[in-house]
Amino acid sequence: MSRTPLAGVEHAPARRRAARGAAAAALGLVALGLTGCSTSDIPNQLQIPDPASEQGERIFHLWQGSWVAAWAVGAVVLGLIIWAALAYRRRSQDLPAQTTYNIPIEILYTVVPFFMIGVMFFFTARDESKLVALSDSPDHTVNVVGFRWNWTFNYVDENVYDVGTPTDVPTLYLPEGESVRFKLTSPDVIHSFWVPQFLFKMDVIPGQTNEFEITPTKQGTFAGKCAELCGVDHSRMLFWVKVVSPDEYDDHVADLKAKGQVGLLETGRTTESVTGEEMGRTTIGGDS
Ligand SMILES: [Cu+2]
Repeated sequence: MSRTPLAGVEHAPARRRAARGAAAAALGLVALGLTGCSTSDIPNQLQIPDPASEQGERIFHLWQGSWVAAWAVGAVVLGLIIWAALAYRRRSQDLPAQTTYNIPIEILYTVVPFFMIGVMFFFTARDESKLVALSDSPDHTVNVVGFRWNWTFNYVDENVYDVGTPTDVPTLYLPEGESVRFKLTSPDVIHSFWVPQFLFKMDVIPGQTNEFEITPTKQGTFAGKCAELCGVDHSRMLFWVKVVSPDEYDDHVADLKAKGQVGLLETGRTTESVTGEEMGRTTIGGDS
């Protein structure tokens, strides 16, 4: 049977068209399922780690709000598309009424996106200003030195330090419920201090001290890493963060003192020759 595709669509029985629509919808649902979204994480977490700090809670709510707004906008847009496709589907061979310059609609679709951006900007700016605000007297100050290729943690008030290498991953101790000011410095290149469960990261820039404050709210051990591609051993700039009770924190400070790690280190430990040997490979470049 030879017929044009257009004629075929036009004369297809409504029932067959409905069946085709249902099949397409089912296929869409299967495709969505195959993307691997686990429903247990949605809608509570939305693929963001459980916040372990006061500031993280704020970021978490911003994240949730952004998703709600995105889904709401998506639903309206999808609804309008489906409505337009159904309400204005082809019913005859006649050309539909041709209209141009619908001024109210053009004003609407200029104003509405501006409004949406304004809302996003408002909440982002509001939260950001609170997240980077510094208090007058934080409970603790930690100078974090990002260096090639690990981290030094200087507990400024306690006058003790800890330093790691890629093969000897250091642990930063923090007391639960007490505010900590981080002062980020680097003797070499730009790194980024990132503890995913704090939902926050900040660049560590040579010649500039970046600061932020965190109040940890959950005891536990959290992974930390460098989030700025800083060179050959970037991926090995790992550390742990242990949020403990204030008493355990004091014990750790005493331990560091007992080990003789007193004072503050402005740089890190030279690690390139050591790690190159330990990793059984030739170290590339390096000037430290
Ligand atoms: Cu780095």
